[in-house]
Amino acid sequence: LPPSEISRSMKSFLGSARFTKETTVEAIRECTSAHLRFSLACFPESATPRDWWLATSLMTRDFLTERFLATQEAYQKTQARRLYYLSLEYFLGRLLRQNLLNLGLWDLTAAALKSLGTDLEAVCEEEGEMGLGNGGLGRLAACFLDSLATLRLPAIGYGIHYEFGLFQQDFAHGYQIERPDDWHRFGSPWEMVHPERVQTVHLYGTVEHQEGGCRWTDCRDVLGLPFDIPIAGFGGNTVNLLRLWSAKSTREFDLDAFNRGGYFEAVGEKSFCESITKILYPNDKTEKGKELRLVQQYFFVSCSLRDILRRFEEEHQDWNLLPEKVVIHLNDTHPAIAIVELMRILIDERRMEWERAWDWITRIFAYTNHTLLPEALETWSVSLFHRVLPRHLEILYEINRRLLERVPGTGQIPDGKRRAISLIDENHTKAVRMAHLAVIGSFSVNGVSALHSELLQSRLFPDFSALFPGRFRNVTNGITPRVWLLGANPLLASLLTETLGEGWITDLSGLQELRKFIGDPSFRERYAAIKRANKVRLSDCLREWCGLTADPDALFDVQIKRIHEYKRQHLNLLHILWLYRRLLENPSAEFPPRLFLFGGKAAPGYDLAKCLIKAINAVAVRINSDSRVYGRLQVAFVPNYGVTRASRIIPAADLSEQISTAGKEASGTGNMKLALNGAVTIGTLDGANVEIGEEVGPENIFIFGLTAEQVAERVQEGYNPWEIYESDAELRAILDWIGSGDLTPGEPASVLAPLRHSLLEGGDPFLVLADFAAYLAAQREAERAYRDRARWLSMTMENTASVGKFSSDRSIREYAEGIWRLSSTPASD
Ligand code: B1H
Repeated sequence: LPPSEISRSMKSFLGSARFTKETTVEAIRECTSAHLRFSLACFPESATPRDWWLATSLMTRDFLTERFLATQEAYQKTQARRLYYLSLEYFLGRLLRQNLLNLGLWDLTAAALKSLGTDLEAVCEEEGEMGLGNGGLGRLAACFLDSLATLRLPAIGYGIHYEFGLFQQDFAHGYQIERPDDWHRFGSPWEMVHPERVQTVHLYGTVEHQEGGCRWTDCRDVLGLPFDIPIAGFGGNTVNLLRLWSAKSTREFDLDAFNRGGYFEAVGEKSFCESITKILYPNDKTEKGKELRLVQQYFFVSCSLRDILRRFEEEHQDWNLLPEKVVIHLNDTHPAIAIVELMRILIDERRMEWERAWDWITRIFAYTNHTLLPEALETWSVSLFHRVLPRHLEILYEINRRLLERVPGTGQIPDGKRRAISLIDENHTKAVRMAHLAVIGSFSVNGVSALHSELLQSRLFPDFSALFPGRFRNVTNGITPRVWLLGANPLLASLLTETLGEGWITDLSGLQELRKFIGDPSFRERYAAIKRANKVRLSDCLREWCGLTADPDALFDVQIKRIHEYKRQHLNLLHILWLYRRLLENPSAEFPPRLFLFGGKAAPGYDLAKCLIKAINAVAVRINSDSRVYGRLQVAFVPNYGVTRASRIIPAADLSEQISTAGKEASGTGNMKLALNGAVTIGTLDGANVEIGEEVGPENIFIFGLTAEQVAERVQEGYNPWEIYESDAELRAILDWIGSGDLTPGEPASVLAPLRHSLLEGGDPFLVLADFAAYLAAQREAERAYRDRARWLSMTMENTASVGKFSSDRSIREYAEGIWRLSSTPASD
């Protein structure tokens, strides 16, 4: 280009990134082209699809940045009370599509790219996903960020900038293989690094008590470098901040050590520091005693608290306003060390009196519990805690002393009660109970579904619930309709908008209006055609993902979630084998053709979960290649299930498997996504299934199995799976088949034996066999309903129309009004 052209281009580059209602295709094209040229040094003719993705993302980021600045200005001007959401996980997925949809720039950008000879859909496919989460908990945090921004609430998310996110899953001979998720190798267009906001974190060391207080010395120091990700609300008014910390060494290179001849020592400190944020722990529920995990938690909490206090002091003159202006939410116990860290800052650094400091703490923190599973309740051995955070252990002991003193009638109350309440578990090796810390340090404790919140009080925290009766509450989880309907199911989204207007996007309860159309033949036809089109689209994906040629007319039966015994993928598998045997025995049996779809990762160290994956894959190979059931039965395990693949699968699902042992799944959120997209649930009375059932009505859901209470009773009575094995010949044959080696030809006969073993000798801890008969009956019910095409279509439409309650906007409103006391603070246009 001649210089005059370059300067013209540059000018429009800088001038076009104004986000207004009048933003034009022209402006978007200019801005994208300018990024291609000036940010990527690339000619349009030779640009790769990835270049286009980057240029389009950078263009989008310019618009986000402008709204971001306007938003932050509004928060500062109004000195808004702010929410700080602390979470070790944010499972964001891909961002380009979602950002364009939320900014309202999707159509303009599609047109702009088209005029540049490029297809926006294809460009979006270039993006890798931000998999900084394991499953439901991390995805919930991502949905909450979307709703916070959409509701224009002053909030900042804090977390860790993991260099490696959740591992990539492959299958080799049906076994799960994990590959590192090197998502950040070439950087990300969504983030901005802010070296001027770096924080220093202290670890290890010793504590010295002196006259004027105490000193924590001889620490190892680590730097926290923030990476900022803009989070756009729907409509584009508000763009909030997600700040993720990356650990860096305070000294890049130890020159002394190097001069002494020690190259490895010279870089040793650097590699220790950088290991802190190297990788997301892939365990989803269990992570016991890993020093690096405690260091991760403390590192991000410490950086975040310093950042929170800095921002507060920049905005407010009066330190006493802190508990008025700051509310900190703990996403499970993972960041609960924040309670002790803030206490330490207040008493050691700010020299506040203990009582006053603790009063502030219990006005600032709120805590969400996400699980009752005992193996997921975090504890830290006292010796490890002492080594990593010596001063924090002292403070914790003092908090505990005062807690136990506070217990009414201390002295007379039985020792057992004190032991039950204590922050220190003395039953085995002494350990710090993070959940107890979170409960006593917070003004609000909530569970994530009605059932879970009730069990939280009755089973997990009965003593605390008696001690602090007003503290406990429920906030049922939700999902953002912007991602799980507008983004994932564009066909259904358009039909809804055409029928009801755009209101549903920010008020999902408006979907109730759909009921009027359930009897309307032309609406029914269009709804049915959309489901069918989504099934065709998924079938194309399945060819690419697992080489399967799926029949779009089959019943798509999906179970997509982390692999876990309590989620009972094996119950599903037992039913598949039952069905297979039936079809072989009686080829004329009347079953609708079915495709069973699985997706989900197993924690790398969870052997039984990995065995389950192998078993499902082995059964898939057997069934899919058996010509006797061709056209009637198919099984597929989608590898590398995550947010991206979920958004292809969910709109195409017919039946949603939500079959956890009652009392074990805190809420579930996949259940909500599937119901919203018109899948009918087959499920237990567990987590949010209970509330989904209430919303859609018993005639539009297939509920089966033991209730949470009955499960507890059966276990209490001494549940014995062998009795079921002995009395049910069909089930016995299936279990023996799994154990026989027949399903894994060419491999040792014992490959799947652990599965059978866990269900029998292992005592069947999740009562799979106890629920088997009821599950079969519910499956036959579902088939009957599916064969009546008109009835089924009504059921799926009823599901879409009825689940508006499960919008994360509703959840966030409940948090904002009932817990955080936040008010909507729009930015000026
Ligand atoms: C949930 C977790 C979890 N509950 C520990 N707990 C982790 C625990 O890495 N870790 O150590 C990671 C995750 N995740 C899920 O939260 C529940 O099982 C779901 O039922 C619930 O829907 C979801 C969101 O509330």
